[in-house]
Amino acid sequence: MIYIVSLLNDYLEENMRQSILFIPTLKEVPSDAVAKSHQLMLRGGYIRQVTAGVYAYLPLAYLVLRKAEKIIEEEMENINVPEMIMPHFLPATLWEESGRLPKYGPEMFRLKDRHGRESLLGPTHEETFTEIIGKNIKSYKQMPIALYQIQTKFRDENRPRFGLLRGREFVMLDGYSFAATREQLDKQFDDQKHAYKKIFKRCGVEVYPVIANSGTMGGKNSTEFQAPAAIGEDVIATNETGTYSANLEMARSIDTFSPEKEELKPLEKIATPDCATIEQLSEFLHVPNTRIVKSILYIVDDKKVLVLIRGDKQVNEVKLQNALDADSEPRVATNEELLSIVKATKGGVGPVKAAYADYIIADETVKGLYNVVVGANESDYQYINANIDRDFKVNEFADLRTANAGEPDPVDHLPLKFTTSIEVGHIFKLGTYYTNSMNAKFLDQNGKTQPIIMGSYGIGVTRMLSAIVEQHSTDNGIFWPKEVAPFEIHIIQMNMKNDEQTVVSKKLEEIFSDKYDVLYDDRNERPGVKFNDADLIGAPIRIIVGRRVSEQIVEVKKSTVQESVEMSLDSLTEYISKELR
Ligand code: 9G3
Repeated sequence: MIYIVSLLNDYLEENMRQSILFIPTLKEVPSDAVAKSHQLMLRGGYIRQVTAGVYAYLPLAYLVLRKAEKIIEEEMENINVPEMIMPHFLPATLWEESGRLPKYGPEMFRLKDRHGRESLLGPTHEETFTEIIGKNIKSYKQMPIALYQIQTKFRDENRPRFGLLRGREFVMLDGYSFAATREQLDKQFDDQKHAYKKIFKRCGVEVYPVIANSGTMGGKNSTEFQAPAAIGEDVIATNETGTYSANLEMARSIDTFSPEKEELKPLEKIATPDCATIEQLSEFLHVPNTRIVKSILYIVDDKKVLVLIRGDKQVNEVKLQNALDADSEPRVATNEELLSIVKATKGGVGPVKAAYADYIIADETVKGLYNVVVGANESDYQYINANIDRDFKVNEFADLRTANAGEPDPVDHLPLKFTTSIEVGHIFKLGTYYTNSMNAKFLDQNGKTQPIIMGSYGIGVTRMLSAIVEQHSTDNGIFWPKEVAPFEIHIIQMNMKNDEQTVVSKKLEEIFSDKYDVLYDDRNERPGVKFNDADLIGAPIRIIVGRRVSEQIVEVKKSTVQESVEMSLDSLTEYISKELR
């Protein structure tokens, strides 16, 4: 009789049995996978590469992706931001209108339609939302408003790598806000920031919201959400109280060196043969590197910019580009350029009589120095006792230096700690770049025509899945946070020929499947195989139905601990509801 009941149950239950799920686990790690999350998602049968940077999401990954998207949808609904979706296939004319087409050359997937019309696959959607939404807003009464999509993006990365961390086709949450005033944008930005923190918390990703570079179109300030992970390509600087966190590109630190006041000494030109580095120069002249001012010639937007910085600091080129408000990234002049422009090698470049320089910008550490060593604009010659204003001019002082670990943060003056991390989100106060260039205007309450004020917000959803695995795994298994785990309860039957174990396994499946996502491993596999696969599937709770089931005892194992505990069947329900709800 019991057997017929369990057959009936089979028929009635639409549960996932592991024997029908497609989970092609691998014993070996493919050699080209170096990131832990990439290895685990390949070994666990979550993803398969179709071509470089392009992946198939097999059932396990798809279940996780759908749960993450559901969390996003719930949190966007909580801040009254409706979901929509834009086409993937876009006319290039939109990007001509915004002026961005030439900027993103090789990274943009371009194609022609049958009539030869220039088209592209969307890498992001500022233009599309400005066109389709922005241009349909005519009055301040229609704002503030924001919309979002969860959509596949296409970017022809030069070096796709680390599995879903840097792909050429990936899922992004991207949202855009439209406002009549800065105050409305500030509120929208804060709402999004708050919602993002909740999304990451529910998805189980530890993130730091950090001060980030906005780039040329990104408006003035932006916040990145950085997930600490060894494989991360970014570095963030944080202090131990959490009152300061910034992408290293933007991080500031207090300069602890304070030069004493000195009498100005006479400028003197010195031969300094074979001093190619600051250290060699410092040794040769018996001066500390804080008395040497490095002069580096940069080519920025086709201009010759001489950058000065104290000998113990390094130039931060993101800060330099922002200080110069330059369109293109600054690049250091080549040796050939130096020989033709300065008629000196790298070590000989300096600010004294540097008529070739279109602009001289100095890091703040140069201000207040006396009697410094600078290149003489002649190979193997330096000036000593050079002084600002008397011997050379500086057009502008700015913070151009890269912060160093241990230096005091600018808020609480606590030592900066560096962490490698993965950028999983980025939110921008865009301003009016797109609405000006694409003419999306509105009538304000005074009847005056104004450009709409925009914000843009994004999460790399498939990248986030990898970040979750990077933060919740060991080399032999994943322990998914419960809200995104592909299954919450994994029932593993030790002996498929043992009817008693079969009856209890199916009973447990039936009991728990209406409240939880249950996976029953009903395969005819050895226990070792089942356990290794279970480690890769990473369900928060594992119930092992084995020999002691005749005494109403099963084993329960949490994915975050090694050992399992024996438990009577009737205490399971309470234990599980405590663990999972
Ligand atoms: C492109 C290509 C690659 C790009 C972009 C455009 C990055 C581009 C920045 C953003 C800004 C925000 C909305 C969601 C949050 C991020 N790579 N960015 O604009 F054409 Cl090929 O995407 N967009």
